[in-house]
Amino acid sequence: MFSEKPLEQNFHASGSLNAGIMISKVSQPWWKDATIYQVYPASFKDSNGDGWGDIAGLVSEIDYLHQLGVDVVWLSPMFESPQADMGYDISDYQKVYAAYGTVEDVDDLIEACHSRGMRLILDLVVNHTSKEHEWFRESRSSKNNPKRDWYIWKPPRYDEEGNRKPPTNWRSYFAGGTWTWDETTQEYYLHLYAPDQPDLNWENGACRRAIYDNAMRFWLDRGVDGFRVDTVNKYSKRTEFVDAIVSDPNSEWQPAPEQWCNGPRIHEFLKEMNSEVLDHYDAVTVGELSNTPDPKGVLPYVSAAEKELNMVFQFDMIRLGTGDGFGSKYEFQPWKLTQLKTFVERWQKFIEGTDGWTTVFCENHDNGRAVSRFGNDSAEYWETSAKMIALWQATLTGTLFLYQGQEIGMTNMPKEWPIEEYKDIESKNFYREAEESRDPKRIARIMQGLQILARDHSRLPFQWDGSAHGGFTSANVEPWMKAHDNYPRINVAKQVQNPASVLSFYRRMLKLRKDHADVFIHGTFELVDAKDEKVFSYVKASFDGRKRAVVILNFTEERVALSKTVTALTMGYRLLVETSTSDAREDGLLDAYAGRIYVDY
Ligand code: TEU
Repeated sequence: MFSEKPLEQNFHASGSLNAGIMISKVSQPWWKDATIYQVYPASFKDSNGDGWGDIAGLVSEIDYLHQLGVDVVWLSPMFESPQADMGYDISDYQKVYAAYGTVEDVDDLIEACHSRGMRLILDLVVNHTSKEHEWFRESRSSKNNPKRDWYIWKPPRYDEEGNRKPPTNWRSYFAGGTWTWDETTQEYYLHLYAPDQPDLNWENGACRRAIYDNAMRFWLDRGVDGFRVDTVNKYSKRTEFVDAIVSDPNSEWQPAPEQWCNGPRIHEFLKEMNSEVLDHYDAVTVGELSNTPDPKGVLPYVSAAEKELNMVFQFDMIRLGTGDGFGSKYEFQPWKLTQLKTFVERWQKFIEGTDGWTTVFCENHDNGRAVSRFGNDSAEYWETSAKMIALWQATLTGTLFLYQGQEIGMTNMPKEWPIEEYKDIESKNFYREAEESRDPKRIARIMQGLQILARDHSRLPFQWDGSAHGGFTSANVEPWMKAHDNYPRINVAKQVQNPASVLSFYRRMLKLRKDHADVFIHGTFELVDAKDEKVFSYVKASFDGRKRAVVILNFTEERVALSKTVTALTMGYRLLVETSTSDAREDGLLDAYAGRIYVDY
């Protein structure tokens, strides 16, 4: 049962009341209040009719983002790359992949952002390079090459029959093992992702300095405002290189995050990255922090005093529905609203009373669409659930990240689309692994999982209008991924002038979030009705406790009655926003997938 007392006590006990007063007196760093919008360059806007999005296309739509209320554009990798993993395999940090444009186009993009008071951040992908990067070509050329030690090379093991075996039994992210044999030098190299993505050896100081110079200073000096830091907690590996415990007896390969995640020198490396590079610029960093479920493990990364990262993406919530472990990622597990609440609560509250900061997001290029996963993309509920998600995200504490298309309620790809429409290396490898098992049930399970969770869903072309390919590219061109069948119904042109559209609602919510920043962006979070499996309700309050908002979100297809707790809590409060226009409120009800905010001020 919710009461006001624990909330008040919590402020004092944690010391956050004082911290709150202090914080409100000193100026906040710009990135806390920022709304950051992720652009996936291949799929945003094609300006030259080659079926791939490009930087010039993004520049042409900067006003669209500006009018939406975006402060910062995060551009996913646009660097030179063989595209084994859509640019997360970089072969030259200082060149731009030709289909995306040139370094000068990035200069134009910086100018387009800065001239509107916006900022630009890039993806920093420095756990690994492409195997085509000059550093790796040199490293693999001979054991005596000066760059040999820039990657992680190990000799083979041999079993009793004398068969060659990799150094460990670790499973890689994209199925298969983490080691690939190199004929020339007769050793294995490590890759946590695809064999095309060899891991850099951060133990080597010259390698680290080359990363700082090549991948960071080069772009910061051109005016880039920071980085989304890819796979940030995997730079430091344990150096014993021992087998992982067998948790999947049916596989040769075992998950081993304890061997290569949050390793012994990770905090040292991040502090060095700050003192050598980031401290010299007004740059923001948001790190991608997987495999770290305990807030105690996350805090050191985001505590201001530690000078490591400004904030991180913690993945508990976005991983809802994925199978446990690595091999079963695409074995869909139905989840409960109470699990979602637990995750949201944990990652909202973990910074209270600390000098750390958090993020708010429910989509990115590695996951299915939020409206299809957390809402309902059927014709009946698509619009209301997309708005409910907007309301949810806009009222949470932390820096808010939106993914392209979220603001118009883009959905997962149609379930009928065959496996051939899935282009992602991870989808393809998991499907192939299932096929190799020759187990029809497993194949069906993986396909069903991909239909909900695949990274492909978010990579479909952006839906600008009702013309061919949703206006993403020229009519006579085949885009690199097929446009969704629903683009005539869901697109920007249809929504931009309509005040009742999902897009207009997002615009309104982003503004409202800033107008009530002390409550929504910086406030405390208190869960209400923790056990309720239908309605997600919470109280946001300003740090001084003077302003309170009650947010209620219906995550079901049913019209529900408000609980006694919520009814009591909102007594005398003013309705600030509601997604649904029916008369449900007068009867103490909340429509399917509807949301509301009440405030006491
Ligand atoms: O992802 C890192 C990562 O480990 C996961 O979060 C990712 O979602 C993947 O699906 C794991 O199963 C980052 C990028 O976001 C991703 O697109 C890249 O493929 C990956 O790094 C490798 O660079």
